[in-house]
Amino acid sequence: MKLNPEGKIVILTGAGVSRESGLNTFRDADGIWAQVRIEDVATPEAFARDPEGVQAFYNARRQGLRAAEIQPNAAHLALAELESDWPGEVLLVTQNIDDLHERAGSRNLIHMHGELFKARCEDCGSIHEWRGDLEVTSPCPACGDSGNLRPHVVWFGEMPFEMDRIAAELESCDLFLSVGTSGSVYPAAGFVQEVRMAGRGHTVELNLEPSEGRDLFHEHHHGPASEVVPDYVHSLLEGVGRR
Ligand code: BV8
Repeated sequence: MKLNPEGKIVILTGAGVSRESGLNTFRDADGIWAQVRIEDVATPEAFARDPEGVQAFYNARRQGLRAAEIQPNAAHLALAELESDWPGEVLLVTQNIDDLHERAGSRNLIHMHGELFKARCEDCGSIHEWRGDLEVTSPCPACGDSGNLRPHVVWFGEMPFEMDRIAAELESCDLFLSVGTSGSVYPAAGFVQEVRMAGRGHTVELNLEPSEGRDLFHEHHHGPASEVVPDYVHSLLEGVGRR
């Protein structure tokens, strides 16, 4: 596909991009929501009702993400290569709370659902790097209060981060890539529709299998992210003589 070299690219990623790095997705048969219920661990109500249980859920995921064998895969690396070698702007919006895009080298990055390695104090609003276990009794490094530190992630019923900036980028992009997401959680699942309504961007789905929003995309490449993402990125860069 020929794209103007100055074209703006917006990428949305979901759990599928990290699957081959060894992190579970949410809705696959072995996914996270097959083991625990959203209502028990990923809502503000769950945290108010059972803070220890919710902290334990995220502590286990934080421990898993720290494991040495969890590394960026070829899809993360290809998206970072696209950002560094594409002449125009490349914005990566991820639904994922892992740090694999950063570790692969992506910099122009929005974690719309927050970050597993960060904690937020509900008392003073401060946000802190947090790679260890977070307990109900953990004191806030800024204000010292205990009992109000939570994972800095967006739960169901909470507003994702940087939505105004994302909306402006979707409206003005020339290419929208959706990578490794089932298209089942809003507002992220509605991004392709926002691009289509703006009438400008070419929309491409790169996913293991057709997503719920499949029919909204102009173009589809189905297969493992570690294969279809590098292939697509390299075709883009070859098209502008950067490869
Ligand atoms: C909000 C962080 C409003 C925490 C997450 C109807 C319409 C619109 C909205 C709603 C609605 N009904 C309910 C809602 C609200 C709700 C929602 O969408 N619910 C769904 C279930 C219907 N949305 C919200 O609550 C959002 N907030 O609407 O706020 C508001 C307004 C004003 C003021 C205040 C509030 C907040 C949603 C964010 C929730 N947090 N995560 C954590 O991680 O623990 S969501 C969670 O699921 C993930 O972050 C991810 O974003 C999301 C989607 O999952 P995916 O990433 O797509 O993963 P999934 O497993 O589903 O799919 C994986 C895909 O990869 C599959 O397609 C698979 O085939 C593919 N794959 C697998 N292996 C590979 C692969 N692809 C390539 N290669 C492979 N190897």
